Formats: sequence, C-alpha cells, structure tokens
Amino acid sequence: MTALGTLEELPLDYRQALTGFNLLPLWPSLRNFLPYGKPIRKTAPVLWRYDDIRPLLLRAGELTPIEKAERRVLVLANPGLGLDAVRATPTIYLGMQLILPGEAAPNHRHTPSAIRFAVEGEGAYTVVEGEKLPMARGDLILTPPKLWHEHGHEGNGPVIWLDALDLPLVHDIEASYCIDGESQPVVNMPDSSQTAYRRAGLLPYTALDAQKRDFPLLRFPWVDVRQALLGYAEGCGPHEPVRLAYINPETGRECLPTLGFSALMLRPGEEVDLPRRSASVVFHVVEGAGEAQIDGTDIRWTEADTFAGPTHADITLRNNNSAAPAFLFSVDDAPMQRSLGIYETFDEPAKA
Ligand code: GTQ
Repeated sequence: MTALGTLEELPLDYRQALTGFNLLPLWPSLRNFLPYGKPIRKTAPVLWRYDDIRPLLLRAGELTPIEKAERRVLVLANPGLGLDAVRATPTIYLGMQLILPGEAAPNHRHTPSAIRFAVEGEGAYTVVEGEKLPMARGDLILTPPKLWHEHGHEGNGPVIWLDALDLPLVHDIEASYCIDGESQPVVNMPDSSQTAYRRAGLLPYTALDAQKRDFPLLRFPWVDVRQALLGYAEGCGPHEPVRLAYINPETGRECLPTLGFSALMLRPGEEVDLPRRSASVVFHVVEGAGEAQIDGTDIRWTEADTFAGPTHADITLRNNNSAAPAFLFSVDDAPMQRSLGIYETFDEPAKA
C-alpha cells in the first residue's frame, strides 16, 4: 500500500496559495477521516462515581440558587474528548441535576431531545406539554424535541436525576436553541403510563384508526421495567443478555429520534459479552454492583454510578453478587446512526 503524501512534502508557496483561497489538500489527512476498518475514537471508557458527584452537586445547591442556574446540573464530561466538549460520548450529553424542595426549574423548550432518569429522592416531577410526570427512582421521563418542559419538587429532601440529551449533535450542526415560556397548566392526572398505555400489548382502541403519534408515552415507571426484566429473564437462555428496549407503543420503534434507551438485568454472578456495535453507549446503575470491561479498560461500578464507552467498543459486564440480580439503564445513539444508515452490529472482535 502506497503511503499518502504529507503536507510537509508540498512547497511552502503552494501551501500558502491554498490557504489564501481557503483550500486544503485532502490526501495528507485522508486517513484521519477515513481510517481502515474501524473509526478513530477519542472517547475514553470512563466511570463517574455517584459518591464523587453527590456531595459536589449538593454543594452546588448551597452555592447557586436555582434562579441563577435555571438547571442546576453538573455535566459528566468525557476526558478523552476534552472536558470542554461537554459530552460523555461524541453524541450523548449527560448531566446530574439537583432540585431542592419547593424549587422550580422554569418552563422551556428546545431543539435537542432529552430524557431524565430519576436517581435519588421523592416528590419531584416534570411537566411535558401539560402532562405531569412523577419522578420515582428509576423512572424514565422523555422530553422530546421542541416540547415544553419544566421541573418542580413537592417533597422533602434533595432530588437528583440523570439528564441525557442529544445536545452534542444538535449543537455541532448549529441547530441548538431554546425558548422560555410561562409555567404550563397541568391537564392530566395520572400520566398516560398509568392510563392509555398501562400495559404492553394493549392500546386505546381509537389508536388503531388514528395517525401514529410521535411521542404518545412520556414516562416509563421503573417498577414496571424491573418486573418486565425479571419476567423476560425466565424465558432467556443462559448466555442471552436480558435486555429490554424502551419503545413508542404506537410504532414499536425507538421512543426518540436520536437516542435509544434500554434496561439490562444481570443475573446473579452473570458475566455478559455484549455484541460489538457501531453505537456509543452509556450505562447507569440502578441496582447492584459489579465490573465492566470496555475496550480493555476495567471499571468497577456500584449503585447510581454512570459509565460510558465509545463507538465500536468491546464490552463485558459482570454482576459481582452471586445471590441477587443487578439492573442497569442504558443510553445509546443507535437511532441516529440508524437514520444515517450506518448502524451495525459485529459478531467478531475487530482486527486492529
Ligand atoms: O432540564 O431541561 O442537563 O434544558 C441540560 C439542558 C437539563 C433540562 C440539562 C436542559 C435541561
């Protein structure tokens, strides 16, 4: 294979002439953009321990009133991409958000898609387009692109949740912006996870004749997800990952256009090798403790910890408890890769 020409091989006057007209030779950097076989990945396998985040987030509660923050969030930034890149993976933004009793994170809407995954505390809620969605531990709340959303807290003690957004992509394509609004009147009680979409396999009869809706279900209660995982595990083979996808109940497809969400159960003492995928991925621990190996990097995780891995990663997950299952929530960018026609899974470990 012939080595490609370098910049240094080109005469200085030629390089200067190119620069003067805003031109670049492709060939010196062609392999950076089109490496053979596997993308170049700067994303580091990384762990954010909840024990490290929590005291610093509570201190933010003392240092910065909600009015001065709008959203009181510490961003989980991937050091491989540079902390200033404000992202956990190339496409996934993660933040831990704190709300204190009586506080309100005001109503707004924006082009990036977001989700909340409740980590600690009780009594907080998000209102999305007038639908009030309680945030119990482990609940997944969607705030789809351009929908109004605001957060409040009617209980006691701090409430903390994990935010995931497709902000890196939407910002990089210079399409990210926000609009503020008045607080929304609440129109429901309870939310549609308790009414219209109470159970998988059942839909309101009128939905058969109606246009499929983009975001019919905005809250996925953890009690239901956990029970579904335990039930699904009964029918899974010993080496089959016990993993369920969160979906739009009307389309059967992913529930947001860009990010995908799933829940995993690791049986007592279980170790699973996940199939290598082209998507980047984040895991958040709901219950249990164990280890992960991501592209050879060892990670020891426990409850409420969060960890991330790059695209095309080899990932092994292990539950260290031989008596109880462990539960993980996961975010990936498979939907956006699918819409680009580039999502892949691989059977064989990649050749370097
Ligand atoms: O709660 O609406 O972490 O707009 C970043 C941007 C949370 C939110 C974030 C946001 C929000």
